[in-house]
Amino acid sequence: MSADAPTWPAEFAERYRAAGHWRGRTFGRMLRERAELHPDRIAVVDPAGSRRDWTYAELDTRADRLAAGLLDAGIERGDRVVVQLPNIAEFFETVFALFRIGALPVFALPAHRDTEITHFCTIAEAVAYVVADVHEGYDYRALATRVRTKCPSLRHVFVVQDAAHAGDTPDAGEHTPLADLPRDPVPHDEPEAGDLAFLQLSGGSTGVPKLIPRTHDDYLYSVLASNEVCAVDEHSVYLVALPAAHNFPLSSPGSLGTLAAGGRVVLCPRPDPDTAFPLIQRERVTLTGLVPPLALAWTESATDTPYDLGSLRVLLVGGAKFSAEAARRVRPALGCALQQVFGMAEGLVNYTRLDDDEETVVTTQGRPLSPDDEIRVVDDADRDVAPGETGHLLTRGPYTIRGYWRAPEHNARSFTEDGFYRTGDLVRLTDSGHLVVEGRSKDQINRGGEKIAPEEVENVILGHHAVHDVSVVAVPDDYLGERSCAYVILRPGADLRAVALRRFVRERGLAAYKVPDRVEFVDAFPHTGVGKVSKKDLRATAADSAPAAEPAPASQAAPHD
Ligand code: AMP
Ligand code: DBH
Repeated sequence: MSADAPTWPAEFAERYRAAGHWRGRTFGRMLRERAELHPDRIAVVDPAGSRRDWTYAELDTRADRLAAGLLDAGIERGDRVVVQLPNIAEFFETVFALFRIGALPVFALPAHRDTEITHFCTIAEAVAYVVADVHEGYDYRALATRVRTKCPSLRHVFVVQDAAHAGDTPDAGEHTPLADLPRDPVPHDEPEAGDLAFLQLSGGSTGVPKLIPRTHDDYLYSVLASNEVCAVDEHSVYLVALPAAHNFPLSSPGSLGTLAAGGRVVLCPRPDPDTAFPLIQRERVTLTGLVPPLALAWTESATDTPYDLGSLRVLLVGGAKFSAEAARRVRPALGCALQQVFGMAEGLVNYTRLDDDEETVVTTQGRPLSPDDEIRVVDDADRDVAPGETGHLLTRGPYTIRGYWRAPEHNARSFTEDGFYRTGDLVRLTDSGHLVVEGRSKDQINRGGEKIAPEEVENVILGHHAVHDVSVVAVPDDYLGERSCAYVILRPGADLRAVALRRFVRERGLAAYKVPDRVEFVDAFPHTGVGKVSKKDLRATAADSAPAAEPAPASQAAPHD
């Protein structure tokens, strides 16, 4: 690996190889081996428009041919290419073509706009940017034109052109339709398993995304180990409901896990039940992954759906804390097992296991994927807390990065000297070795010195029968520093006043200072690119609309109705 990305010290690399975690295989080889083993089996189903089923042989050949075209256009091994595609088959063609060349996809999400894309292109010094033409009413070609003027490194914009927009090329000459690249084979070197495979994005819910350098060896290990934990095999049919490029649906065990096992990947254009349920019935989907707000929507819709969801074996829920209340509803509503997954694009992934008891599955966020994942739970001074106490989660292991891409100052803060990644999550370890996420250090509300974990208040509010979902955030306050604001989505037809909700929280026995200072009823939450509730945006909204602060001493500051 280059100086751009800190890597594992030699003794760790040796240990991970000796343990059989790093197997010296690239993603390009993995696909080739699968295509040789069962060329005619379906790899990818893209149901949008005129349905396309690609076999393993077809995906393999397409990746090779596109690799030739990209090489011809001057894309070289080690070059960064920002890929911003919706859930369409070309996502896999493009990504595997780049893997074959050894060029590094930078995985942007369809929801990203000028600021994020310009940021990724600039810090990655990307030479190319791959977009769809128009998707969900948004013209990515126009976005690409604007980004190009700001990023001198960007030599190419490649467009996956839909037949519907073939005649309409507002930026013809500036953008190259992906399909127009020549497809004659060009001899080239393949990357090595220790090389970087791509740059994944971090954050989004609490800060500016940073680039995460992942190698073939480390990522393929996390994918194959996830397959074991989620029982993914050649009979598995995985529905990509979340944005395909996000780390969760890509690797936990996700589309790459499914392809590595010889299963079938079905692309879902949108994650809502109306789109997903008919696809589950038709394609006999066996597993999928969702963020908590979607899992809530699915469990509610499943109770009276006309679609047969009987093929579904496992629903993975992660990305943000899934409340025990909501988790309990999954099996009865969807008739499938729940696996909670607490992961991060930086590496560490925790799963509840399929043979964990029901209480563990609904009340914990799982335990580490690998026996070589090292976990520490520490206080503010990096001292281990007593067993079972809540603290900051630090981790190190065979698929957790040792540093972000080109970010030395940030790395000094985000990693300990001995290479542990500071996840920023507040967790506690149960006796069984499972982790319970208690919040995020940055989410914590400090109300005049009294600390509030929003999750705790959210769980109480979720217990109210009129509440569909809730998100509690900090609002800046001249006097206390911060106050709390609860954004609440009510169930359809429900009626609830702020006064009654506050009373409910108080009556549940929560400390008065934890009773939300403000309650706002909303129809929806702002979301990050992958569909998590964006606390960052909620905090900004709350701050903008904050009523003038009324001074009150911390001990008496709880609202009295
Ligand atoms: P990202 O930085 O976008 O990769 O998001 C990773 C972060 O999402 C983690 O560090 C956690 O804060 C949060 N996260 C992921 N899964 C869960 C989960 N199951 N429960 C609580 N938080 C989660
Ligand atoms: O939130 C995440 O980043 C995440 C969640 C579940 C993740 O990266 C993963 C599983 O791999």
